[in-house]
Amino acid sequence: MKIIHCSDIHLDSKMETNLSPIKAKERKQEILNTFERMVGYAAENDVQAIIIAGDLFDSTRITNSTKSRVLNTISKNKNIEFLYLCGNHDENNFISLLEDRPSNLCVFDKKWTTFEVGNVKISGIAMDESNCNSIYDSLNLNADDKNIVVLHGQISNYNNNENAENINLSKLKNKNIDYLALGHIHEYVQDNLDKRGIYCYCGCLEGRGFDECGEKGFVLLEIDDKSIKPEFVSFAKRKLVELDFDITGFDNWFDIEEAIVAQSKTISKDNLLKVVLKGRYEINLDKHIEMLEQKLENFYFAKVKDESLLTVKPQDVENDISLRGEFIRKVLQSNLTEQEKEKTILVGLKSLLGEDL
Ligand SMILES: [Mn+2]
Repeated sequence: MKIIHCSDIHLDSKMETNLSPIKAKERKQEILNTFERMVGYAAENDVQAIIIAGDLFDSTRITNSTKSRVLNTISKNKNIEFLYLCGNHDENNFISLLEDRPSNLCVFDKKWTTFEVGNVKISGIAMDESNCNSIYDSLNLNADDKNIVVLHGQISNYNNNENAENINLSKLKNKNIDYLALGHIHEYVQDNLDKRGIYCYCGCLEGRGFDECGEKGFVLLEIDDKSIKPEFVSFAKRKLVELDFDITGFDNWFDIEEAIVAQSKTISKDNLLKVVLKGRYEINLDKHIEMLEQKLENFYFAKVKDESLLTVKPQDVENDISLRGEFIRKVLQSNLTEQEKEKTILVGLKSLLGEDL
C-alpha cells in the first residue's frame, strides 16, 4: 500500500519578492498546478491516502478560485483519502467555511484523531496553546498497530520548551510511532526517532524564495506487513538554485562574466537562479552587475547578489599619512557594516583617483 506525505504547499502565496506581477501570478498558478499534479500522480500510482501535514494555504485569506480548485481535486479523487492537518499559517479557515465537505476529506482536530487506512493507523492533532503541553501524555498507540503520527511544528529536544509551534521529540520516543509525518520545515529531513520509528519533514512542494533552494517534492510511503519505507520524490516544476562564484584573483570583469555564464549552462533554464559573488577583488576591477544579469535573462528568473569585498588590508593603510590613508582609517573605524565599509571605501578611493563613479 502507498501513502503520500506532503506539507507546506502554501497555496495563494503572493510570490512577489523576486518576480514581476505577471510571473508572480504565473508562479502562483504553478504551485496549485503542482498540487493537482501530485494528486494525479497519487491516482495513477494507487496511492490510498495523502497526508497534508499543515500549511496547505499560505494564509487565512484563501481566494475562491483556489478553494474551489482544491475542493474539486479532492472530490474528483474519491479513491484517495485526504488527511488534512491545519498548520500555523492556514488556521482552520478552509475547513470551517466549507458548506459541503467532501467525504474523502478527513480533518485532524485539536484532540488526537485517528484514521485507519489499510493496515495503518494515522493519528494527528492540530496543536495550539491549549493542548501543546498535553499532547504527549494523551497519545496512546497500540504496539501491535502500524502507526503514523502527523504533527505540524518545529522539533526541539529541549524539555519544558512547549509552545504551540514546538514539538518535543524526546517525548514522542517509545510511543510506538513507526513514522512521524511532520510539516513546518520547508526542507526534506529524515532521521531516526527511536529504535522503532523515524521522523520526517517532507518539505514544501515548490520552492518559493531563495531560502527554499534545491529539490522539493513529497514523500511516498511504501507500506507492507513489516515496514513503512519512505522515499523522497522530487516533484517541483521549477527549482531555485544559488550559484556561489568566487571572484578572487580575477582582474577582468569579462572573464568573470564568461566563467559564470559557462557554469550556469549546467542549470536548467526553467529554474530561478541567484548568482552570489564572493571573495575579494582589487580596486581596479570594474563590475557590471546589470550586464551580467542581462546575460542570464534566458533563465525563468535570475539575479546577481554581490557579496565580494574590496581588498583593503588595514595594515596597508596604517602608516599611510595621505588623505587616502586618513579616509580609509576613518571608514574602517566607523560603525558601518563590512559591506557598507567596502562600498564607501570603493567610492571614496575612486573619487580620489578622479575616476567616474
Ligand atoms: Mn509552512
